[in-house]
Amino acid sequence: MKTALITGASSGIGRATAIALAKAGFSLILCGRRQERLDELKNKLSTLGRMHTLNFDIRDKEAVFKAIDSLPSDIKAIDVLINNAGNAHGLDPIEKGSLEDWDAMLDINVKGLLYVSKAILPGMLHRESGHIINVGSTAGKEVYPNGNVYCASKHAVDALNQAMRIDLNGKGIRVGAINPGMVETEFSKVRFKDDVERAEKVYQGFQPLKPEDVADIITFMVTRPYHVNIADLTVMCTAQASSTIVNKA
Ligand code: 8X3
Repeated sequence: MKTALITGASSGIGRATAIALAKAGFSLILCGRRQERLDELKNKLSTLGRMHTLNFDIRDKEAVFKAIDSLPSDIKAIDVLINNAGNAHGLDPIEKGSLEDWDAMLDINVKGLLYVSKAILPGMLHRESGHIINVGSTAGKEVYPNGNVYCASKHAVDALNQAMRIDLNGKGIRVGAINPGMVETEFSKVRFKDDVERAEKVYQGFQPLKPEDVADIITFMVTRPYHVNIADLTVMCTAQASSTIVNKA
């Protein structure tokens, strides 16, 4: 039975991926900051296999290494890492952006992904086996008005996905990215700081992706035979053509 570690597992794409991978027979390490949500998910999935939760803030490098170090021996060997944790904070022109928002996006989306990867790579390298899925975004492929720092953080994920694949080539570790477009999750609620009305408007008038749609594709990516590596995949809902072109009713 394979073990997958998922960051940001308490909601959205991370949670849906946990459910999909549990159904596909994976043991799971569910990581996040909201322990009650992780517990609820662990309980929901525990009949399907071994579930373990790790509660840490991905921005805190010591906490990241300590948490991964604390894994019990039966699930210490991580086969699949889903670098999913990430969010947008604010949607403002560059001159108006908040420093806290910028720090949060770069610390979580970029540095957090690096810390978790660094903590998990030694085991994968030792076993010469592993699979890393980086959850990027269409915002890592193009830049849109007021997306500035969020887009920069996701462009960094795109660069790191390529960099990891190059540096880990020949070492038994597959690296690939999925870059979703508009997915209806808590994403916009977080971006707009709980302005629910503004968040809901983002997904009105068309059918956005569901977290389950993305989870389904991630499950496909990590269940290919070893010689197949889906290196870079972009997925949008049918109504979306680019970050700024969405066919709304
Ligand atoms: C989410 C894509 O376009 O809503 O990463 O910023 S977008």
